[in-house]
Amino acid sequence: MNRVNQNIFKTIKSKKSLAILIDPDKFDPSSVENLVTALPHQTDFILVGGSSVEEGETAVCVTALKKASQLPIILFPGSYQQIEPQADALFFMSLLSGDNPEYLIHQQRKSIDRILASTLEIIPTAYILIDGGCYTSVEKVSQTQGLSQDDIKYIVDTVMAGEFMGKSCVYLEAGSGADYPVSTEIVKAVKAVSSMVVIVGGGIRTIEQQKELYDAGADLLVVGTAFEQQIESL
Ligand code: 1GP
Repeated sequence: MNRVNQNIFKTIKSKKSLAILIDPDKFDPSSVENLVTALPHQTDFILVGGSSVEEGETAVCVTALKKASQLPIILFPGSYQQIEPQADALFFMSLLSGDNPEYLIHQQRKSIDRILASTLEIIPTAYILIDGGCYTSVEKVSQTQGLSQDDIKYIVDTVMAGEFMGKSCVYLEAGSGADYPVSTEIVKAVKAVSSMVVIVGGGIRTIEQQKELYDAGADLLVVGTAFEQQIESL
């Protein structure tokens, strides 16, 4: 069975989309109905994942979300233990901005048994960490640094290395809770040469930022912290 880039990838590719990121580590199943009700009306996907998630937390989170919402769930795992068969798809990521073999290939190899035991759609994704003005959990966990936003050529060359390795998406990541998102200049520069689907996340807090990033060429935007803060304030 070919499970790479099926329906969910085709939907992402077909229009500008918004995903809300839910971290299983911070998820409370008893308030899932409130969470789903609070999702922005234009939400297309729910992403589930985090940097420090304990075994079993992803299953609890996906089970509750599946009961409460019809939206497709895409896994955005920080480790192979977060691969949960009840989800719909998986961003199968390699952290190409750093040189830690654990996140370039080892976690990916460890994930294969779980993936083969599921029917998850696989979306091959180049994951590029870019400096968002503060030290983020992904830097801590991966022990790699974000690329400087000033070195656009280095970023674009890294993105294109991912494309020529066969990835179909690039995730330009400023890190959860970043002070500022990946710049529109970077998104434009990537879009000018890459034919991959461009995902942008980290530090996106306002509708204006979303509009600017879409206008620059982003296909899918990911919002986590701003949604968590909105839920907390309710
Ligand atoms: C993190 O890109 C996502 O991996 C979302 O970031 O939490 O800053 O929205 P925020």
